[in-house]
Amino acid sequence: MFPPERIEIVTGDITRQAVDAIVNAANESLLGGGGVDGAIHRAAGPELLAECRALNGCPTGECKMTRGYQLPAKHVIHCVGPVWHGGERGEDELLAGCYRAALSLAKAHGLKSLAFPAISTGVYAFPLERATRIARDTVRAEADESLDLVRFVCFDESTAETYRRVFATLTA
Ligand code: AR6
Repeated sequence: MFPPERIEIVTGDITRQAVDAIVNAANESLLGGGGVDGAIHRAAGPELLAECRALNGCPTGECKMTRGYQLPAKHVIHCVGPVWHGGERGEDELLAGCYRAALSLAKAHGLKSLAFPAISTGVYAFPLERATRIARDTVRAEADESLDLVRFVCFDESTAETYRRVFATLTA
């Protein structure tokens, strides 16, 4: 299991995180959008969109990596989370797949520090507590010990409170 002391929960803006890679909550086009995706593209500058255009999109539950350009982060891992349709359309497994794929890319590229937003919990309407348990369980089970830091960046304090509560116990 990934050591809990290497997991951080902070309130803030993911575009300000100086880590090896920040994770984006993108859509299948990988061509930008609102929310955290829009913020990342604005902060990284137009070269990010140019690199994304060459990726030809990404299926839901998977991810692709680019450089970070004007961001303090070296790379961006663009994950495509599921749209919430009530929970009977494989949403849990697709969301877990995003975290698993991002962790696997990080390991493959020798990255030491990663920052995740609360994927799918904004416009895509995935229930926050359920999504947080999936983030917790996938990172604890699958983050490689070569990673020094997994930071969860919550955009507001109430999201951070949910994260702290869910991460406080293994099985809750
Ligand atoms: N830093 C950290 N978290 C943020 C930031 C930020 N700068 N901005 C927003 N959040 P969302 P989704 C939080 O809607 O649900 C886009 O249009 C936000 O408060 O960004 O996966 C894409 O192009 C929420 O907790 O992503 C897709 O079309 C979380 O990030 C679609 O939205 C995710 O909210 C993806 O929807």
